Amino acid sequence: MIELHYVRTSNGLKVAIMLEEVAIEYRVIEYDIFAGDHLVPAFKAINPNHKLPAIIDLDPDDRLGAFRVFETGAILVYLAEKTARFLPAEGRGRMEALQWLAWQISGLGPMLGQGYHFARYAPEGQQYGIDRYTREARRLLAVLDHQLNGNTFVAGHYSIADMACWPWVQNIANLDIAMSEFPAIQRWSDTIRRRPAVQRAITSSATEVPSAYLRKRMTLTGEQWSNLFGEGLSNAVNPLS
Ligand SMILES: N[C@@H](CCC(=O)N[C@@H](CS)C(=O)NCC(=O)O)C(=O)O
Repeated sequence: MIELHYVRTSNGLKVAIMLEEVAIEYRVIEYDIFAGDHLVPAFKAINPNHKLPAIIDLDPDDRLGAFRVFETGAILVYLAEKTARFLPAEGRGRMEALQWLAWQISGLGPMLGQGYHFARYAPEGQQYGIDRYTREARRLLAVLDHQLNGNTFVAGHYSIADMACWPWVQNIANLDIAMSEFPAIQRWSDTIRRRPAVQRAITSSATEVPSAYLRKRMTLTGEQWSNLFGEGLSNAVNPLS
């Protein structure tokens, strides 16, 4: 049994898709990050970085007791190795998937994430941030489109690299980027969307990301802003004495 500490975002969805793909038993524990559910001291033991998602494997293969894993890249590798699915055990196929996974968690995710921050949360009128991250998003999407031109999946075979990239690519309209600008991404995205496991993850009442969560412009209360971007978040890591 896997405990999935979850938030309804692209990062959360990566792991929900993997859990559905490998058909492992899991239980969702949902967090409201606007309310600061992830900032409580108890969550530090699950993720010292106070971010979601994270998992706890209640039946780890080493039988040494419950084991927590944070960071989506590490979670996807952990689940792939636990189940021997969606990541070749060795060789070039493994490195192909790991390279694209690293590319997603260090590039595609953070750049799109910063773009969404400027487009949705920052005070209006900060066009520099929107332009900077939209330009980088377009560059990264062109890299992905090039890779998918001639490859059915990101690393050749369907893998955790696809599961990492796919949820992030679904929200690019927030940066006024149309998926139709990238034909190979569009074809790949449609192929993945049709997978039964992906359908289960995106429609399950426990894990679906409601479209309201993807609204282009968000207005936060002072407390919500603090929990996501301000003192609430930093105080969770360094509590004031
Ligand atoms: N690099 C991390 C990113 C995790 C992350 O940023 N999660 C967001 C939700 S998508 C979060 O927890 N935000 C709450 C906050 O920053 O306070 C991963 O891949 O797991």
